[in-house]
Amino acid sequence: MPRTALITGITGQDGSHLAEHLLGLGYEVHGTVRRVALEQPMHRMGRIAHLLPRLKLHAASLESYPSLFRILGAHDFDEIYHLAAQSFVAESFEDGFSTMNANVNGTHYLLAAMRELKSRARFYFAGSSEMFGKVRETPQRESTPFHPRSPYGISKVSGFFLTMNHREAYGMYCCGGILFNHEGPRRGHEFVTRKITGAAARIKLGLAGELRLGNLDARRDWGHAADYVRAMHLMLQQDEPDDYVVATGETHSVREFCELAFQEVNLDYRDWLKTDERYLRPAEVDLLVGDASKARERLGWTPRVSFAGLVREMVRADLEELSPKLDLGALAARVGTSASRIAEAACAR
Ligand code: NAP
Ligand code: F7E
Repeated sequence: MPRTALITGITGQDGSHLAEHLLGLGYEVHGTVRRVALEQPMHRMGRIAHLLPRLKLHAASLESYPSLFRILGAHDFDEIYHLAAQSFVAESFEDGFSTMNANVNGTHYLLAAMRELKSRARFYFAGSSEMFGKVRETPQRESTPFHPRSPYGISKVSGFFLTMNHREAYGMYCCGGILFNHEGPRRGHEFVTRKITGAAARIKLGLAGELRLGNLDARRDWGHAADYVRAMHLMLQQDEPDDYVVATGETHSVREFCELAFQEVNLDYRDWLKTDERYLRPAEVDLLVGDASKARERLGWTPRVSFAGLVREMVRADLEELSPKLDLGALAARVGTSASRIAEAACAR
């Protein structure tokens, strides 16, 4: 019998990577999707389109306890990865109530349903470095106190403590991941890394003339999502449930990310970048850098993709994605190469 896993938020960046990883390990993978995703599969399920025949999807929303209860009641999962959330920090300032409702109540509903149904599943909660916010020490580790700076950060602190409380109060196998920023070609376009790599590619291809950003001095510990989902899985394979920081240990500014991304297409970011107050946040998280020693020692986890490798992969993927607009796809087919080769050649120019 294959092991079974449920992923909430399977249509998101991490959900799609985790589904791929678990399928590769022989799991039967289930996922929750919002009803609207079932109605518009091409639009809402782009990241998992290639996996659809191998997945078992269920309609559910974080706002609906019955929708979650029904799925957990109908299946005996070995592992549950709770990734679904309103994950965009800037949006949480615009609509803190929706963020709190989905992220806090959604997590509470899932844990309460597991408890009510006496589920034996191991539970993973997607906590975040945003919980450290105005950091009390550097680098940040599991013992660093939390000081969140946004409704999103606050919602993740609540979810993290709900997870810990279910472990301590009811003996449930619940783990909290404290994951630092992780990115890749499947990142949402609203996040700064994808916004930058998409703009670098569009500008290179003559499809855009500028990039507008907010705070260029913010520093983040950016890793690759494919690396980070391996850590989620490893957490649930340990004898005892626990909480872990997952990070690369390197920090870079938004400005450095721009510099590298534009270098990849042989452009100088300073010629194209405009700062725009609209993208500043009411309260900023200035510096994040994680100490993942515990994950390294206990889980044997280390990241494989470097910062430069991440930026390069994202820029090239964006060039390739945008290339059909220039008929590069058709050109590639005609000359018997791939669009990525042509994009690569464009980078080298
Ligand atoms: P993402 O790409 O924004 O994906 C979020 C997922 O949650 C999507 O599948 C989305 O569904 C689903 N979702 C949102 N609101 C929902 C609701 N009300 N009901 C049901 N589903 C809902 O996020 P991600 O980058 O993959 O991150 C995964 C998790 O890790 C999130 O909890 C995030 O907060 C956390 N995290 C992310 C990072 C990072 O750097 N990526 C770091 C630390 C923690 P739709 O497709 O229908 O919108
Ligand atoms: O911002 C600055 C912005 O939106 C990064 C989520 O996955 O990681 C992510 O949260 C930095 C911030 O990610 C723009 O002010 C400047 O300092 O890409 P971001 P985030 O807020 O770090 C954590 C770990 C999560 O848990 C979250 O779910 O970049 N920045 N100019 C900008 N950011 C955006 N989005 N857009 C700009 O124009």
